[in-house]
Amino acid sequence: MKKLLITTGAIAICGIVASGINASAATFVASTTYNGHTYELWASRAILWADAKAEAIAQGGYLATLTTLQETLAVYDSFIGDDFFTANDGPQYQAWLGGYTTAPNQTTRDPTAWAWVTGEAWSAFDISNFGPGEPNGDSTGLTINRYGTPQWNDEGGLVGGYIVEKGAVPDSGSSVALLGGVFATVALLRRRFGR
Ligand SMILES: [Ca+2]
Ligand SMILES: [Ca+2]
Repeated sequence: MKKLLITTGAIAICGIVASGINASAATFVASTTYNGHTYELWASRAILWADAKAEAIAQGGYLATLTTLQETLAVYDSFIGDDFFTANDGPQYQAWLGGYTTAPNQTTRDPTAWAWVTGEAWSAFDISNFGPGEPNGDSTGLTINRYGTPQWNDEGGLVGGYIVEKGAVPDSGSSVALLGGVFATVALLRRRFGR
């Protein structure tokens, strides 16, 4: 009896260790580029949004921020049809993006109550791109491919993968615009105060 208990315990410990290793292991699937940024699709047996966010940072990037229709389609169309990112309807085929809800209790049906991890604006396109009936309140983070489409889903549990984006934030176009605004302000102040 004692021997049986010890054996059972050893098997249980082995199982916990094995499942822990599998749960944290992500597999590189594919990469693509758009507008000077690189995007990588990683598959994971089951991963939470917060863990995917940390892994993206550890890989030298951030969970992807898809702020325009063009960027979204460039990334989605490139990944669709590979071994992981198939046009299936199911939570396991979703991939985490860098969107998260700003609602205090992390659950909302409001498509405007969202933000990107990089601080980029939650755009009018982003507001309009939720799938049918989404967000339905099972929030935490944003996914793509819940319905086998480029639309968003809010998700709170474990999903099968995530997309990492690598590139400067804000992008070059935004930097130029921001710098132009700073110069214009300085010029205005100089005129005003005669310096
Ligand atoms: Ca982006
Ligand atoms: Ca949802």
